[in-house]
Amino acid sequence: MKPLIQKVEALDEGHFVHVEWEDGSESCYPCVWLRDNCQCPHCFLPSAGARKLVFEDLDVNIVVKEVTLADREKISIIWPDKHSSEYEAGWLKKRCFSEKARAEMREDLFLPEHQYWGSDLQLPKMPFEEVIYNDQSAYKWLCTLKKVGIVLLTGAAARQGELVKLGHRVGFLRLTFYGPTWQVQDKADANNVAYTTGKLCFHTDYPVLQHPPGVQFLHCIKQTATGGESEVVDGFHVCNKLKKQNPQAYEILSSTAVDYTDVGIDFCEFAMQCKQRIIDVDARGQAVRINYNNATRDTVFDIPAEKVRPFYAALKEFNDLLNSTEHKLTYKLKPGDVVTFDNWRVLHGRQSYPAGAGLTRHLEGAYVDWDVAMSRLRLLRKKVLHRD
Ligand code: OGA
Ligand code: NM2
Ligand code: ZN
Ligand code: ZN
Repeated sequence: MKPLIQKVEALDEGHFVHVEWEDGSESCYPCVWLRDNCQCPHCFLPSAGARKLVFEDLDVNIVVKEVTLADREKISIIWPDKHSSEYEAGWLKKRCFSEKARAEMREDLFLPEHQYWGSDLQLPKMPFEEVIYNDQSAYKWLCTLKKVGIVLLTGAAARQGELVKLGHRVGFLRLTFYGPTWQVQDKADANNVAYTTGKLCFHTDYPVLQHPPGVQFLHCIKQTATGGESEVVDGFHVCNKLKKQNPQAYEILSSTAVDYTDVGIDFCEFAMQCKQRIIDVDARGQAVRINYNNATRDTVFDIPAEKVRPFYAALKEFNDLLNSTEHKLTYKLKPGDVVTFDNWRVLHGRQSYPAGAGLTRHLEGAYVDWDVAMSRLRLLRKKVLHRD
């Protein structure tokens, strides 16, 4: 179903090109954008899909000299310096500047839609093997991971190495100071509270990194008979609740820079420091990333003394909402389970478990960046849906 053009004309003294489509809809393209995006071999490198034209050579006040409908499938423009450009109808239609067309493109490229959830969530589940070997399943996995924020993969082998396979499936794992993958188990002289038998209150991993890992995998290899239950909560959903319930607390958590620290040795020696707002928001005040780990929140707190108690009060309110029975979901991982979740959105925790003589509980963990996961999602969508 190719779009066809009915009529084309220059408007506003040549500053815009106006297109009427055969279905009656209209689009309006600014000329500076058209010139900037000339697809000729002088201006564009098809093998890289990238612009060759340098910004120095772009006149931001450019107007068209002549615009014509070559056939109903493309338009031609001649510029004042005699340079000429052609634009295909389908290419133009996709790049229409209307609010509706831009929203569709945004949806296509970024899948920004969230499905919020509370304690009533039916954990999305898929067989691990299917995700590894079937493109349709892998696509569905990543779509659900983006939309819901959590997917449980079942039936992996109960031994180390499964996450490396899952990493290859996506592209590559994110290396951190804790190694390419890391072993969550009770360790002597633990360099992280996760490596003890203690309770972990709701947190996102690694807010001490400027760009915290977007996606986390936790693979259960061995589970303790008592304790060690997992907890998850939809951080974005809780942020919306907090904003309604106590806008001032939300404002404090989305504006205060909190110091995080992590110093030690693992993959190599490290001395990490970072400032993060616990709730990162976009221009409209919508939460886009939670950066909260109570364990690595620094004793150093670089804010004026009088702002300290209001901050703690705000954090207490957020923490209480995270823990409300309405919001949190409790489950227990079984050997072979791999929980995959959005580490920017879903906060996770675990119950304490008894320290044993031997090894009583063992998870392997790994991270993937959202850039890498979304790249794989787009490639799989193209393959599965046979789209361009
Ligand atoms: C972690 C973590 C959860 C668990 O290692 O950061 O959250 O169940 N572990 O042990
Ligand atoms: N581990 C599990 O922020 C953190 O320290 C999260 C990271 C040790 C890799 C824990
Ligand atoms: Zn050109
Ligand atoms: Zn964690």
